[in-house]
Amino acid sequence: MIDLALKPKSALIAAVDEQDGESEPALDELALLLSNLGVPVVGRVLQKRRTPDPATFIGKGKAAEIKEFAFGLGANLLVVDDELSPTQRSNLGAVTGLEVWDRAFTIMMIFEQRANTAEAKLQVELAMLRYEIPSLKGLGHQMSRLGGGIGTRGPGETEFERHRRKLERRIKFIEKNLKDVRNRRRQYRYRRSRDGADVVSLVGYTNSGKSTLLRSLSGDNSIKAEDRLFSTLDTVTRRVDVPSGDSFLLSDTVGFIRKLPPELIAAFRATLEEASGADLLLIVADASSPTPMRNFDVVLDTLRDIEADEIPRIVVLNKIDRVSEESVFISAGLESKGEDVARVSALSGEGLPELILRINERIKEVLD
Ligand SMILES: Nc1nc2c(ncn2[C@@H]2O[C@H](COP(=O)(O)OP(=O)(O)O)[C@@H](O)[C@H]2O)c(=O)[nH]1
Ligand SMILES: [Mg+2]
Repeated sequence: MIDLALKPKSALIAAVDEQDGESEPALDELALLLSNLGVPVVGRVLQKRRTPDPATFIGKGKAAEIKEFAFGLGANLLVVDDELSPTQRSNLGAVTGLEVWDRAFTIMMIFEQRANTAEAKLQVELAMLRYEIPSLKGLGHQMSRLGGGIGTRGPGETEFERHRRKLERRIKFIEKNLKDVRNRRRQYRYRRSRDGADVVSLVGYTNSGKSTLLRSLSGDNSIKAEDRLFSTLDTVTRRVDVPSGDSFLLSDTVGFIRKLPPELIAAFRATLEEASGADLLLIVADASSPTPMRNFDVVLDTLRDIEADEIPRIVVLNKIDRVSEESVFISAGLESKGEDVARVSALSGEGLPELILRINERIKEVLD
């Protein structure tokens, strides 16, 4: 993979502005993603057009402008806030002379840096391989065309084919490995439910405060919570005691984000499924985010993807210490959609005793 330490990058970020008011916050988030990789953003480009250009995504004229712009700013990387096809990526690279990433690749790079267990590493590798294969197909095809006339095999093709087959074998190997993990997890969940433990899972947008909440509710201060995106790629479970003497298990896992690459969702299915097996979900939402409702919708979409949208839930509107007044409005908005909302600050502890009681009540309802 690309070694960030060897080649310092500075990025220009670009998006197609569909004029729905979402492009600026989306670019802010992309800049945040890149800063999590230590890549500074030196310029932004918004291209107004209704639909992306199939050949270059932002349009050929705009791509030529970007080349000039990047030269002036000393940027060597172009990051587009969307998913690029292999053709778009290579065309954009050719026109601008820049290295080109898309949003999916950027997110995968962060996952790659954060993965520190064998399982998370395999999951990221699988997502990367699946992401890479289509572009290899494209390249192989181009090379074979360069190689000669109709009916002859290009010199590059066999080499690419061999490489591709190698990657496909590796994919099979990892898939088999992860399938075993998935089965073990399923058996473990089954045992746990047979033993009568109630399981509550934390889900939510990345950086919403899931790990902080687990730390505060369980009292385990060794749990890491950081202002870094995707610092948790594995599942962490702790017991939470209720004053009445009851207790439940609370699980924290990987966070969601807008346009989470499907390759990552597929690869992290075993981890994400931890949520699908829960008795109750806590959807943690950051009340101080510039786009709390939009983020909430992304979380619901992802829950649908992992078939966890029918599980009873409480929306935990977090970080109210930062935005006390606004949080009341956000809470009302969510309640009008039929959500059960609890306003808390995982950091200051405000609202947490009430939340524990509410969780306990809801678990009893669910299990009745
Ligand atoms: N002000 C404030 N910050 C919080 C609160 N909860 C979490 N944070 C901060 O938000 C950042 C992300 O928290 P974390 O628990 O790692 O989020 P996760 O990605 O959802 O697990 C950290 O810097 C936390 O200190 C809160 O209630 N209030
Ligand atoms: Mg976390």
